[in-house]
Amino acid sequence: MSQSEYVSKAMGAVLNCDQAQAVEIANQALAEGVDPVFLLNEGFSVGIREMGELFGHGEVFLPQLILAAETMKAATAVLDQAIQESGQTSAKGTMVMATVEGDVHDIGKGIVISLLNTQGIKVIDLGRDVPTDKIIQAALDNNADIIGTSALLTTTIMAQKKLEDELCRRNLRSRFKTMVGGAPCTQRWANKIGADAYAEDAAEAVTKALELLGHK
Ligand code: B1M
Repeated sequence: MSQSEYVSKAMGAVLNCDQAQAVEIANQALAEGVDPVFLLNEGFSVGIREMGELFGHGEVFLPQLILAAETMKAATAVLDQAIQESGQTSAKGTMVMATVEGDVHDIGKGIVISLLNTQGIKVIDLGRDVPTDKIIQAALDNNADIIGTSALLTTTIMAQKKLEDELCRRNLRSRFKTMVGGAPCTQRWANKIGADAYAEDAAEAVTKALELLGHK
């Protein structure tokens, strides 16, 4: 099968909420040497975003969105293993990463973490729906260099501002670098709230994290 056929089958598996097919496509693609990051970005991720569009227009409903997300997660688990096996491990820095409070979207965060790990950045994943206090405490406990937050809802991105404000209030702002991401975030938003970096996708998150750590 060609690379573009894998891409369209990956999209189709997510849109059809077909978990078994998604896992099979991921495994087959890996066996044929398809780049797992490429397949995630161009295939599975496009499929889940397309599902989001359909959901936004009322053409599919929440149960289908949940099934599509589970399909995406099953494929991501297979591809993540391959991504980790291909990566290096020497530690360049530590990052604490969380999906902000009130937000359960963690697929994109998972992809970002997967790529950061391959570049020698140790990531402490705090999970999703994580309160600001817990994020700050984890950053202190783990002596983190960077705090990364993911937010997918136009309401929950406010928690990224809360983090900045709280770091300032506790005189900790200069102790950590901060990075924000997630669909509603922009460079403008990062500038507005005073975050050190914004990344649009996982590849850019790696570039920005390495820059923040002083490894260009
Ligand atoms: Co929800 N959801 N969802 N959802 N969901 C969106 C975000 C939405 C845009 C869909 C829509 O209506 N079109 C909409 C938000 C609208 C808005 O805020 N204005 C929405 C809604 C409304 C909701 C609910 C409120 C629905 C409901 O209950 N009625 C509810 C909210 C729950 C909550 O969080 N409190 C909800 C629930 C869910 C599911 C549970 C079903 C599921 C999430 C499952 C999971 O993640 N475990 C889900 C999904 C799957 C989506 C969409 C379809 C896909 C998100 C995704 O995984 N994208 C989404 C539509 C969309 O995004 N277009 C949608 C693929 C992923 C690879 O991309 O997450 O953007 P992304 O991550 C990218 C970049 O953003 C970046 O790199 C990643 C990899 O390239 N990035 C970072 C992300 N984090 C980063 C951090 C960084 C750097 C880069 O540094 C720290």
